Amino acid sequence: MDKIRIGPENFYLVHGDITKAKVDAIVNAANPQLAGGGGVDGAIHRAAGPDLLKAGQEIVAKQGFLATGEAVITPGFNLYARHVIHTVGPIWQGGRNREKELLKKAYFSCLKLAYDYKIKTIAFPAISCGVYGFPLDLAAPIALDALNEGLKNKWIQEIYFYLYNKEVFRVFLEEAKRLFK
Ligand code: AR6
Repeated sequence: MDKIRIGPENFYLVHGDITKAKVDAIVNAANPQLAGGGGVDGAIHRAAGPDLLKAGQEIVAKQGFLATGEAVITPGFNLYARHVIHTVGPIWQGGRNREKELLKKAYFSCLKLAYDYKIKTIAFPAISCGVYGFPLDLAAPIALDALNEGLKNKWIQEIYFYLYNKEVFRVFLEEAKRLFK
């Protein structure tokens, strides 16, 4: 696992598995049904155990499917992290469907919940950058800007940005060097 502090104080890029993060909350790139799935969602559900699915189903039973860009919180169950914040990123459809705005909104919704729950340390995955197909070079500046703003505004104390895949890690690191130079 590589961990690099870059840009703002208390901001780290990590090449690793988010389910192992020793933080107060980890963010899940979920689907609107909160039904579990592949990618980071599948890994988080496997690591948290079956209670995570039940917690998601209870939320959906109460308030319906989660809209793109919104976020909800559950316990972390078997994870080290006490909470999981689930958000739904936009599916990339060529860029004419407010995808950029919705990706930013997804990061902000998570940061707002973290603030409301007095969460101090949080780990994010690269929302929408897997199955949902968001181009990495467009997602990286949106994600890094949003998280930088969260730190600047003191919504959160410490952010770990987990990039699992080597290529994704490389793109985000390059973009962070460019943005924060
Ligand atoms: N730790 C950190 N990042 C990970 C991990 C991990 N263990 N595993 C994968 N990634 P994706 P999306 C990275 O597809 O694009 C699910 O089925 C991965 O390399 O997980 O938002 C949901 O149920 C990629 O860079 O999420 C939804 O249906 C990033 O996480 C849908 O996929 C996000 O990829 C959401 O798609």
